[in-house]
Amino acid sequence: MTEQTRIFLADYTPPNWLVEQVHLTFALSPAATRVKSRIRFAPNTATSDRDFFLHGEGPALISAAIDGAPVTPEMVRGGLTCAVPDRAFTWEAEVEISPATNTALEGLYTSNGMYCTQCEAEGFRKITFYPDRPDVMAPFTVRIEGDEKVMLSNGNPTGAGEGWAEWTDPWPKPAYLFALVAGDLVAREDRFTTMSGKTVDLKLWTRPGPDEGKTEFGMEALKASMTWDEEVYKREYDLDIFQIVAVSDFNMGAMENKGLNIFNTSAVLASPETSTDANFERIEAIIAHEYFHNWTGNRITCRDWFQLSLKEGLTVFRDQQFSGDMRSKAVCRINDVLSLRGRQFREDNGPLAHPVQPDSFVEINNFYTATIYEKGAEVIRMLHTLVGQEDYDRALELYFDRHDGEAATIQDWVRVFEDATGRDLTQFKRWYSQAGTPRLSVTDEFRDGSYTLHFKQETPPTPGQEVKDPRVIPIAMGLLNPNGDEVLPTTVLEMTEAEQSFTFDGLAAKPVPSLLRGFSAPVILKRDSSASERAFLLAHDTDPFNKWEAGRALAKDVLVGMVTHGSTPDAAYLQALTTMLRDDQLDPAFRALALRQPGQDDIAQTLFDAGITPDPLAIWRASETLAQEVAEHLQDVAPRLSAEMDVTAPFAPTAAQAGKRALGLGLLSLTTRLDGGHAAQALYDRADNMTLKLGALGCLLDAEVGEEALARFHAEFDGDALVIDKWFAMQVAHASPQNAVDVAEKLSAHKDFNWKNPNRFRALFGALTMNPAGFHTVSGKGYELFADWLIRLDPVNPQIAARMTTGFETWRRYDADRRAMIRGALERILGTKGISSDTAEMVARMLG
Ligand code: B3K
Ligand code: ZN
Repeated sequence: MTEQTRIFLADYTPPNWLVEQVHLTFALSPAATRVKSRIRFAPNTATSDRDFFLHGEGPALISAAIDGAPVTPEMVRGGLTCAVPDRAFTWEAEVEISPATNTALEGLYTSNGMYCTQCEAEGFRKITFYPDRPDVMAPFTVRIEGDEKVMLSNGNPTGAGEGWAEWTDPWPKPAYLFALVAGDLVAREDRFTTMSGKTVDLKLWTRPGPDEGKTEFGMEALKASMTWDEEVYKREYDLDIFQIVAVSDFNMGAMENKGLNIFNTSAVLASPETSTDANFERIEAIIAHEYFHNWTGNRITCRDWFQLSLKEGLTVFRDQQFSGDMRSKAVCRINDVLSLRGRQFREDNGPLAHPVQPDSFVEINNFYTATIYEKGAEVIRMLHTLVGQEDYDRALELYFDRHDGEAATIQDWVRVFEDATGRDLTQFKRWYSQAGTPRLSVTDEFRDGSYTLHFKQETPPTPGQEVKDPRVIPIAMGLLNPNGDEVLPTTVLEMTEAEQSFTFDGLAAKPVPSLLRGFSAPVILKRDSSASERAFLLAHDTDPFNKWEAGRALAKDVLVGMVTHGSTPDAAYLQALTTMLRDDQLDPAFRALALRQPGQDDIAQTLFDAGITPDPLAIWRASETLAQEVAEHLQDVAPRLSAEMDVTAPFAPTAAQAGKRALGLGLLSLTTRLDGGHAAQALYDRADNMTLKLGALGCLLDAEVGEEALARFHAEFDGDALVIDKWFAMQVAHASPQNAVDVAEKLSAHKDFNWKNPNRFRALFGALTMNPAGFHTVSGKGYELFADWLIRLDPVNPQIAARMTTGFETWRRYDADRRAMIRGALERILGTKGISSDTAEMVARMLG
């Protein structure tokens, strides 16, 4: 294990030297790329310290000079130092790097023969020596020399000739936003006219071949994002050209490099034959997210990496708003909360819990988490709820005016809201500094026409934070009378104390409360409520989120009862579900979500919170039994309803069509339990789009009659990496608890298992860790297999290995035998000679 250096927020000091201008020249060669840098440094007048340090990890220094005179810098850990003059000067250096052997996919690397970069967070230091910190911002000019057909960098093209191309980015930026791409590429081209009438060239680059046919949707999503940001946030694009490049080997979804976004192929390429509705929706959101970063992240960047949520939380909030406007607000909100609970709550309630603004880290790449992104977005949503749309708009305008061109802090962000609205947000800031998910318990009483709600908030301790102070919790709520009419429309209560009550007068009868509408705060609401009250809200609530939530809570209670007492599914639930499904006033997408059972991981956490050790197999059995009961109960309704969900128009990835397909497939999975896969086979045979094809395949695998379809699927899509990823994932996701590990192991020996490709590795092992009954199989062989592969991946790609260790993050929930086995697996990883500091940090935090 490499020595761990912990970085603290409290230790921040401004840079000694600022950069006025950067010139880079790349002479490309797979194993020996030469990088020349010419950098104009000026003393930072905000400090008096003039020590000179440049980050650098990997580049071999060939020569260095200051103002033209050769110098010999001293190589130190993580970079170099050098004696420099006490005034502005020009630094020149030449280094050599080897993109072809860079398997970590950070810095400059090759993927399928093309050059590309990933610099966030600290990858630029793998390219050359530089002050690789986000508060050093500079304009870049980049010359690329090579025999590649296409050679791109940030900004506008400012020259090209035989064997070279030059790009100039006039906007000062931190090095993490640097990008370079070169290779045999082709573009889909388009144009966009901005609100002030400027024309912007748009190019979406792929490798020549089948990928070329998958760029239309991405381009449309880009234009929609540009329009939306102008209309909603008044933000205009600021260069002559905006480019996106699709790359097969990429550690994450995409990267917002200035003017030159780099995307994982999975996050940009789409076609009806190869992509599901969910893929289309995700692509639209990621394109928007990266585009929106141009203002929230690039024009205004982060002072240091402790401020990461400043750009990520805000940009996620913006992409969520965008998706809600493009599609169905209610359905998008439910999906966002499902993801928040599935990923962020899981993190916040385990050993990896950390605040939205962490106060220390070892490896910043380990902090691109659901907490920074999704909880960060929830915090901004709460601000929005508290101040209202108008004040939010005023605050954002002030934010852009005040901080454009700066590297800002979360403190600056909150101050903008204070200044724009006159509110004191001191207490609100606890959402940034305190980790953990608050539990919000509520009881009520009704007397003489007065209805009182008593709330109590409590946050369990998280690593390093024993005691929590009360937070500001916006509780959006409404009241319904016993007939189901709304007697109090949505009102926001502002809770600030540990315990607080709110009274509503003048009511004729005891109302039914609808609390935390739209999921107005990222908390766990605890309220003893009867099945009939939940069924009542499922039927009558005017807030679509809470309507869904009522159904989900009902299903959760049923499942928990089945696991703990072996009870049979409650008739009230089955009845309420049937009524809801039949209600054709309801969006099919909403009905599809309401039909979906709470996830097995969610049930495990709920049991654990209630002091019960979850047994993954028992949870799986209960889920199966419930699904079987639902299937039988709905057998008369399902065929007619399925027929209504048929889409006769040609495939379009719209919310309306996608909703119908989702409900149709939800029903098909029930039917499969009764007909052994007959209907699924028929659908598989006639499906002309990936959504239906993959849905049908999942049903066939569930019914254990999918062998033939699987073989056909592979033959049909052989060579299409993104579809073959699905082929891997489906088999593991749909394997029975007894078989999942064996299936995964067998697949890991398949000729197509290119484990160095992050998408492929995640497809297989992500699916395994998300099949809880399979992964946690009592023999422990799931843990062994997974640990073996993490150990194998770590030296090749530490970022992905570290990230994937989160498959183990819930380990403390389980019984002593499973805990001992997982601890053993984690200790084995940590004890591996040469384990990366990325993975070591994650495992050490999990072991606690
Ligand atoms: N900012 C990048 C993520 C970089 C991750 C570095 N390990 C993508 C995004 O959030 O838009
Ligand atoms: Zn982002």
